[in-house]
Amino acid sequence: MKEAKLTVRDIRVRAVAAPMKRPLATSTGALTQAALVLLDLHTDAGVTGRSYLFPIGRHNVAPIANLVEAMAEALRGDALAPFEIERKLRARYTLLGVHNIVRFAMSGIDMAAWDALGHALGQPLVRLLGGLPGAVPAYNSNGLGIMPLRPLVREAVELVDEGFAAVKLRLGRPRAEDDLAALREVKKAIGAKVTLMVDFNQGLSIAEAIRRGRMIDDEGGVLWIEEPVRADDFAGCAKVAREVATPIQIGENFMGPEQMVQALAAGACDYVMPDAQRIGGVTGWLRAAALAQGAGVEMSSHLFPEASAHLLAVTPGRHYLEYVDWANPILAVPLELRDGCALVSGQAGLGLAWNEKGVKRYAI
Ligand code: SMN
Ligand code: MG
Repeated sequence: MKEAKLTVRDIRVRAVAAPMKRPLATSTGALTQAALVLLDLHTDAGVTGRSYLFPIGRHNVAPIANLVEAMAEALRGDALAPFEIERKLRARYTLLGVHNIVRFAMSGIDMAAWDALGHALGQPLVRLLGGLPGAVPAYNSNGLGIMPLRPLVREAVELVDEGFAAVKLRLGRPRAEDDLAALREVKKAIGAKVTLMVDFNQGLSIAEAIRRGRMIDDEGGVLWIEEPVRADDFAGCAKVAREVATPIQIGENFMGPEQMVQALAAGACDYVMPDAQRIGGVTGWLRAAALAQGAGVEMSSHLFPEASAHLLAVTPGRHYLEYVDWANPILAVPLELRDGCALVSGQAGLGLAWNEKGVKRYAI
C-alpha cells in the first residue's frame, strides 16, 4: 500500500516578510509586514506537505523555525500520521510546556502532515475530513485598524467593495468617545446591510470593557465584541460577557482545545474563533469543533484562511472565516472568493503552492 511508505523525511523551513497592502494597527501592536514561516514536509514516498505559520513579527521567526527543525529531527522516519505525530511531540514537550511557540511549531507540522496526506491520496483536505468543498461565509479583515477617521472610512468602503458582506473594525483608542466616533462613521459608510464585528485586542480593563461594551449595546448593529480584555482571563471575560448584551468573541489565543474547554466552562464568551497555529492545526481544530458543538457555540476562524476554509467546511457550528490576504505574495494560487464567501480549494491537501518568485523576493 502506498501509505505504508509515507514517512517523514525532513522539514525544510524558510521565512519571508511579505508586504501588506494595508498596515494594521491594533490597540496592542501594529503590523506593517507579514512575516511568515514556510514549511515543506518531505516524505520518503516523494510527496511534500506544505503549511505556513504567522510568527507575528520577524523577531519571532528564528525561535519558531528552530523549534520546527528540532521537532522534524525527532520525527524523521515516523509515519505520516498526524495523531501519532501529535502524541509524540506532546510527550516530548510536556516538561517544557506545550504552549505558545511550541504549539505554533506543532500546529505547523500538523497542517503540513495533513497536506502531505491529501497529496498522497489526491484529495483536498475537506474530503479527507469527510466534507465537501464549498463556500464559507467570510469577513474582510484586511484593514480597519486604529487610524484617523477619514482614511478609516475610505478603507471600510474599499473592503466592502472587494465583494464582502462583513468587515471587522479594531477598537481600543485611549478615549471611549473616539472609538464610538469611529464605529459610527464606519457603520454609516458601509450601511446596515453589511455585518460589522469589532476587536479590542485585549486592550481594556474589565471595568472599561463593560463600559465600552454597553456603549456598543446602545449603539447596536455589532455582531461581536472580540477580545475586550486579556485573552486568558476567562473569569474577566465572563464578567464582561454577563454585563454586555452584544456577544463576546474570543479564541485566537486559545492554546489548544484544552484552553477552549476552560473558556467555555467559565462562560468566557458567546462565540469562539480558534487560530489554526495555536489550536493545534487540523487535528486540534477538529477537537475544538466538537467542543463548540457540544457547548452550542458558533465557531469562526482566525487568520490562515486557506486552511480554515477546509476546517470551517466540516465545523458543525461554523460561523465566519476571517479573510486576510497576507500570504498572497508567496502563494501561487491565492484563496478564491465569491459573493463574500471563501471557496474551499479543490486541490489536493490544503491547496497551498508556493510562488517561488515571491518567496525569493521576500525571503528573510
Ligand atoms: C489580529 C491579531 C494578531 C494578528 C493579526 C490580527 C486580530 C484579528 O486580533 O483578530 O484579526
Ligand atoms: Mg482578534
